[in-house]
Amino acid sequence: MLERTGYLGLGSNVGDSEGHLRAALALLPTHGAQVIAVSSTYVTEPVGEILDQPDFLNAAVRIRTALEPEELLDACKAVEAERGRQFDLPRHSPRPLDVDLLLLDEIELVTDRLTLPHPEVRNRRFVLAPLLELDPDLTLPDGTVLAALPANEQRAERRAPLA
Ligand code: PH2
Ligand code: MG
Ligand code: MG
Repeated sequence: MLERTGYLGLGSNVGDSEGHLRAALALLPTHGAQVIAVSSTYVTEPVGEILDQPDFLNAAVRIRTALEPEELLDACKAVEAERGRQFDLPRHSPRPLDVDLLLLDEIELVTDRLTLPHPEVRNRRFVLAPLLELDPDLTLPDGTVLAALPANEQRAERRAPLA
């Protein structure tokens, strides 16, 4: 069975955010994604189309999985749904749990549901900071060295590890 290494971004800004992120660690293996490393959490300022919303708690995890890319996306959505995420809200609305598929081995892919690597990886500090904590030498499939990307000014305050 082909297994791949992937990275997922976790985010929450509704309810017990740390509880939602911890729950994600427990739920992911029940959907076929084994969690093998967990970053610290980061309190980060909201980025995107809705800026007037609470700060996020973000983290990243390294996984091993035999799931195909869109199956892994479905697993992420199932975990979000189990934590009460509503899917009929405007883009970038506050959410109890967001699980984003960031990287899966060296796969580059664009479908209507999924882009790999995730477009946010290059320029969002709330994604880059926890990813670089998990692997300071991480590169994208096109050879981009994540640690060499220009730091942006977005606020991301490191907190305690989740696991
Ligand atoms: N997620 C978004 C939009 N904006 N901002 C921060 N700081 N963290 C997030 O996880 C985040 C966001 C959409 O998924
Ligand atoms: Mg997201
Ligand atoms: Mg998402």
